[in-house]
This record gives sequence, C-alpha cells and structure tokens, in this order.
Amino acid sequence: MADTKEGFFTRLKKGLAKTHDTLVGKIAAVTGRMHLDDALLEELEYALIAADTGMPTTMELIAQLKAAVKRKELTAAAEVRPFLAQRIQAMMTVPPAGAFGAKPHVILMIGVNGAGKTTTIGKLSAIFAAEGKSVLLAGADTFRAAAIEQLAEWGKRTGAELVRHAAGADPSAVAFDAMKAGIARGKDVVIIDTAGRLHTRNNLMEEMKKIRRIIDRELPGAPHETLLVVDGSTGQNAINQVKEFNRSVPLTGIVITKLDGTSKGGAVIGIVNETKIPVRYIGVGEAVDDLQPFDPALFSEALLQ
Ligand SMILES: Nc1nc2c(ncn2[C@@H]2O[C@H](COP(=O)(O)OP(=O)(O)OP(=O)(O)O)[C@@H](O)[C@H]2O)c(=O)[nH]1
Ligand SMILES: [Mg+2]
Repeated sequence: MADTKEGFFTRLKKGLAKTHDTLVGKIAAVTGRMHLDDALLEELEYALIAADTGMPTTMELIAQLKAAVKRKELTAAAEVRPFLAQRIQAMMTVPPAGAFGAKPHVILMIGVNGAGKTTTIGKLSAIFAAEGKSVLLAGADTFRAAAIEQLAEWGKRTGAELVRHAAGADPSAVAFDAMKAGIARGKDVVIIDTAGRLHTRNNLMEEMKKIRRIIDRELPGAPHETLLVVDGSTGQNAINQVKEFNRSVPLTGIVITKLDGTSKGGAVIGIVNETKIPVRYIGVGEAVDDLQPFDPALFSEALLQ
C-alpha cells in the first residue's frame, strides 16, 4: 500500500463524512455565534448525542468544556472546535494491548453476524502482504460453506495460504491445524476467522473460549490479539457488544467497520472512553484499502476539521 499520507487522510475524511456533517454542521452553526454560553453548550451536547457518542462520554466532554470556560481557557465560540478535537483525541488515546513480536503473530477475529470479520481479515491480509509478511488464514467459521469460500477468495486475492476443513467441522480443529501449519511453515501472521455469534448464546461463547485454549496450547501466549469486530453503523449497540464480549474473553482491541455511510461514528469515541480498549483498525469502505490502522489524532481531525 504505497499510499501518501494525504490519500490516507482523504479516504478517512470521506469515510467519516456523515458523522462529520452531523457534528460539524452543528458546531459550525453554534460557534458562528458570538457568545460562548449555556445555549451553545446545550446544542453541542445535542450534536454529540446525535452522532451516537453516548450519554456518559457526551457529559464528560461537556463538563470539560464547562470547566475550561470557567477557567477562562475557552473564551470565544471559535475556540470550541479545536478544544473539542483535542479532548476527543486525548480520550481515544489508550495504552496498546496484546503482545507483539511473536512469530507467527496470531490474531483471532470474533464478533456478531455480519459485523465484517471476514472482509476485515481480507483487508488485513492485504496490509500484511504489502509489508512483505507471509499470512496464513484459518477458516474456523465452519458454520456455513459460503464462509470458507469467501475466505478462500480473499486468500487468492492477497496471496495468503488457507487452512480449511469441510463445512460443519469443529472450529477448534481448524484452529489447531492452522497453528501447526503456521508454525511449521514459518508464517509471520496467522489470522483466524470465526463464525458470527451473539454474546447471549452460551454454547457459542464456550466454543470461542475453547478455540482460544487450543491456540494457546499450540503456541503459549497466543492469540496475541483478540479483535472484536463491530459494525459502526449500529452506534450504541456497538458499545454494548464490546462490553459484553469483553466479559467472556479478554479483548485486546476493536475493529470498527462500516463507518462510511453512517452518522453514528461518534460511537467510536464512546467505545474507547467507556471501555478503555484500544481501537486497532477502522473500516471506511468496502474496498481492500478501506481498512485503516486507527490513529486518534487523524480520527479527531477528520471528524472535526
Ligand atoms: N461499507 C462498508 N461495508 C463493509 C465494511 N466492512 C465490511 N463491510 C461489508 O459488510 C458485509 C458483511 O461482511 P462480512 O465480512 O461477511 O461479515 P462477517 O462478520 O464475516 O459475517 P458472518 O461471517 O456472517 O458473521 C459485507 O457485504 C462487507 O462488504 C466497511 O468498512 N464498510
Ligand atoms: Mg464471516
């Protein structure tokens, strides 16, 4: 992905356009006024909630604004937008989680049905390939035959090898074979696709725990990253999914997809602020290069600029 920083930012801005319009349309309207007063703060609060930032995070941001006004750090309406951008960036900057440096680096992808797991794996595989890394994909979504085919297609497109079993096979057995193959073939990265599941389905959560145990047994410390993929267009629902999955398995990171075409991108701020789990990647479109490593500074800039 020989991409310029500008091209990267342009795509990010384009992907976040609807959320940007929800937030900035409002902010521009209110900060165009003369006075930095309570009415202005109330309208900002409304804009943040409209973007699905969530109540706790919205209240925190408004409290920070009020405190800054009181300290006379903020004196003009025009200063509100840069202040907010800076506070949002700070909120989304959390320490990285997961372990890095192992070979193979093992990534387990989980999430509810249709969140974007398989597509994200394909895009990730392209990112790694561009970095010169060898990738092995594991088709541990054995629930549907089409799921394995979808992954096989991505493997072909990105030059990644695939470990697969027949549909209906035990997903842990696929993970086991993939770990053996990844180690034996000296792969840099192993990415494991899993079937969509709801956190309320106990047996499926147990199945996921079993997959993790098998992986760890084959390579102690793996999976090095357990990434929950959530559909960003579901807003508040995405925040709840992160909290609930994290109760069953410790997540090291989140992938937020489908931020293009939604005005609910404020959920990204709420997710990180309420859970302190880092966002690793965001999806801003369906094309292979529409997955971006998450950068809090660029994100808040794209959101509010
Ligand atoms: N617009 C947009 N679409 C996306 C993005 N990421 C994924 N999609 C689309 O979302 C749909 C579902 O994606 P999948 O990758 O199949 O989702 P999944 O989580 O693997 O689904 P299951 O395996 O059925 O649980 C596909 O049509 C993708 O093209 C994104 O960032 N933006
Ligand atoms: Mg899938």
